[in-house]
Amino acid sequence: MEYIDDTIAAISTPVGQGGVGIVRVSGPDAIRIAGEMFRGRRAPFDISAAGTYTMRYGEAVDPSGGKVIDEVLVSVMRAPRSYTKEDVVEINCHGGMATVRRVLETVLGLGARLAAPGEFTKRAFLNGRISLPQAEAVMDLILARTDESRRIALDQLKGGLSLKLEGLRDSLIEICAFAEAYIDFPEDEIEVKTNGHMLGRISDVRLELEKLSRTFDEARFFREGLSVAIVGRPNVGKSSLLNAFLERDRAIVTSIPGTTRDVLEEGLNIDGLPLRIVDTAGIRKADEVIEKEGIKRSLYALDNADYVLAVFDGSENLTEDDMELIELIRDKKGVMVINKTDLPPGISYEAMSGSGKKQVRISTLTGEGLAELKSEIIRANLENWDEEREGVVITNLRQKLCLDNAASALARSEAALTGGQPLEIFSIELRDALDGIGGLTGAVTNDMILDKIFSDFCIGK
Ligand SMILES: Nc1nc2c(ncn2[C@@H]2O[C@H](COP(=O)(O)OP(=O)(O)OP(=O)(O)O)[C@@H](O)[C@H]2O)c(=O)[nH]1
Ligand SMILES: [Mg+2]
Repeated sequence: MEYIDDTIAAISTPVGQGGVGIVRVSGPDAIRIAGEMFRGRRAPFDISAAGTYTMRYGEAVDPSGGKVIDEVLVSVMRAPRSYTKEDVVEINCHGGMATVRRVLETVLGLGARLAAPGEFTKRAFLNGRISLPQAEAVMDLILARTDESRRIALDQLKGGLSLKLEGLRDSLIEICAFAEAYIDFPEDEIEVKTNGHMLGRISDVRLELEKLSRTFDEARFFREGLSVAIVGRPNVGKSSLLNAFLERDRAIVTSIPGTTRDVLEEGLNIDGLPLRIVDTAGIRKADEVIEKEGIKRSLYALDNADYVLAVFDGSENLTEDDMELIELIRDKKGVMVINKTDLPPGISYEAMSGSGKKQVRISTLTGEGLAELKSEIIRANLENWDEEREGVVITNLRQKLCLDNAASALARSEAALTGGQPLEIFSIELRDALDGIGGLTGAVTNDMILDKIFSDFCIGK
C-alpha cells in the first residue's frame, strides 16, 4: 500500500459561522509549520518545544509580514499518540469563514498540502491505528442523526466487529493450513473423521457470517429509517391510519373513495426506530387521469417500501380490489391491517388467512389495536435486534458484500469437501473466503477500494 508521507491540512469544522473554527495539520512538518505562524501572547514561545497533549494560547501571525491573523489556541499531539499516528497540530481560531480560511492558507503557504476527503482517517488506517470498519464508523458517527445510529457507530468504532472477524479468520486459517498440509503430503489419506470435523467448523463460521450479514438491514433501518407504505383499496382508512400514527390530522380524510391523490411521506418514531411512513392513493381500477397517476405512485411506493401495511375495511366483505392487493403484496414483507373494528364485522377472516401474513385488527376511530400494530412493526423488522444491539452489526453495503462473498465461498468449500472433490478446490474456496473477510477488515485491500471508501468522507476528517 502506497503511503504518502507529507504534511496535510484542512478545515475540520463546518464551513460557515461558528464560535470556533479548527484547522487540523498532520505530518512530519506539522509542528514546524505551527511554530512558524504562532506567537505567544506575552512571551515568545516555541511550539516545537511544546509537549504532547498541550495547548498554547497566542496569536496566529502571517510569517512574511508579522501581521496578526487571529487569536488562537494551538494543541499539539505528537506521534504516535494522535488521530493519524503522526504529529498533529490543531489550530483553534474564531469560527468565521474569512479567519479560518486565512489560517488554512497560511498553513498551506508554509508547506502543507490540502488534505483530500477522509485523508486524516485514511492515515489512521494506513498507520495501523484503526481497522477499515472503524474508519467507516468514524464517518457513520459524523452522519448519525438518531441516537440509535450514533450508538451503533460508536460500538463499531470500538472495534468489536474487526475483533470478531479476526477470530473467525483465524479459525479458517487453521483449517486452510491443515488442508494444505494434506495437499503437500498426499500419501497421508485424509480421514473421513477429519473431514467431518473441518465441515463442522466451516459451517459454524459460515453461520456466523450469515448472521452478521443479516444485521445490515436492521442497522440500516436505524440509520435511514424503515420505509413503511400504507396501501389498500380506496376508503378503507389508510389516511386515517397515518393520522392516528402521527396523532394529528396530516392527511385529508373523507368518506369519498379516492380522496388521497398523491403519496404523502412523514417521519415517525416507534420505540426509537425511525419510520418513513407513506400514505398512498387507494388502489383500484380507475379511468380518470389524476387517479391513475396517483395509483401508479402507490404501486411504486409499495414496491420500494421495506414493509407494507395492507389495509382492509373490516366492516365490508372483501372486494375484487382487496383480492388483487393480497396478490400484489404476496412477496412483500408486511402485515394485514383490518380496520374499522368498531363497526359490525362484514369481512371473512378465513378468506384472508390464505395470504400467510399476520393480521392485526384496529379501529383508527377508537384507537383500538394501534399499540398492537406498532409492536408488530417492531417485532417483524427487528426480530433479533435486542441481542444484536449488544454485539456487532454491519453498517454499510461494502461490509455486507464482503461477508456475503465470504459466506458463499465457504458454502462452496463445504460442497467441494462433501462432493469428494480434490482438496485443492476446497482450499481455493477457503482462501476466497479469507480474502472476503480480510477485505472487510482491511487486512487485504487495494488502493482503488481505499480511495472509493475515503472519498465519501468529509474534508478535515
Ligand atoms: N367507523 C370507522 N370509520 C373509519 C375508520 N377509519 C376510517 N374511517 C372512515 O372511513 C372513511 C375513509 O377514510 P380515509 O382515511 O380517507 O380512507 P383512505 O383509505 O385514505 O381512502 P382513499 O384516500 O380514498 O384511498 C372516512 O369516512 C373515515 O372517517 C374506523 O376505524 N372506523
Ligand atoms: Mg386516503
